[in-house]
Amino acid sequence: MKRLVCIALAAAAPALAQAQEVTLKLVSAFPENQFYVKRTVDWIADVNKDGKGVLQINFIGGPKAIPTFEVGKSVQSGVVDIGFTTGAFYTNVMPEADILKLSETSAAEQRQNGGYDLISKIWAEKANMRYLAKTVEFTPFHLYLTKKIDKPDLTGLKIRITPVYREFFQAMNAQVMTTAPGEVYTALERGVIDGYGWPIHALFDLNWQEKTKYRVDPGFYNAEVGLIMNLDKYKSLTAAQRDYLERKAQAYEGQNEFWKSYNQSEAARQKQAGIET
Ligand code: 173
Repeated sequence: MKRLVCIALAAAAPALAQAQEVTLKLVSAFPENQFYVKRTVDWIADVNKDGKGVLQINFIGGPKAIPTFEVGKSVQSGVVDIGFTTGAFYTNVMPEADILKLSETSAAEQRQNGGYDLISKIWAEKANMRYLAKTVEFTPFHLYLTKKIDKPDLTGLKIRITPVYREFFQAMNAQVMTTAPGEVYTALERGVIDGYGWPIHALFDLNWQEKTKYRVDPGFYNAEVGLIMNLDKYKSLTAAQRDYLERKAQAYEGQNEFWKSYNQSEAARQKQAGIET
């Protein structure tokens, strides 16, 4: 009898362990060949390595799986569990998402001073989301051009935007056109746009240096890219799963100092590629 019980327990053990492991689906609003996404794929590999029996993340893909401006809606509704995106890409879920570009304090400071708690509350109420981590910061945006300008006036220029840049560039008299990052190269190649807004880094990821002649300084705002999660799914996790996910997400956020030196090297690389400021 004792032996039978032992055998039955041994047989059930893997099933019990499995019940405690959850797999979350993650999509990226940025194209898969972007450095941001490669870093996130590395982070996922680390989560999966240490998270056996607890939590796993399945990377579904980039905008070919879910279009850039639909990722927020997919997270809100729970079609996917986690989105790797930026606030400007889901203003169609909550206009407030675009405020993160205005941060004058770091994510680390906001975890301490109540800022992060406020973000958590607003993201939960307005978008049914948990804001898990900020993975890009300390990064200004710039205006990049194919034509030279000699005064702060964009009259006659067609500029690619996202909600990040809309009010600013329109106030400078630009004609604006919203596109996902994945469509900028073709728009430049066809001469549909004369320039675009983009961070100081990552234009080489998408080969835009081939079509870019000028960068307008100074930079402005503070680029934010983050991991957002469906709130119902987040709440359905066990305490152990939630703690594990939070710990890994905050470790990713904790690497943000990296962007300071990376941005300097990216500016130097632009200069080498012949992009004039
Ligand atoms: O230009 C964009 O696509 C954009 O809004 C953005 C925001 C954060 C990081 C990179 C790009």
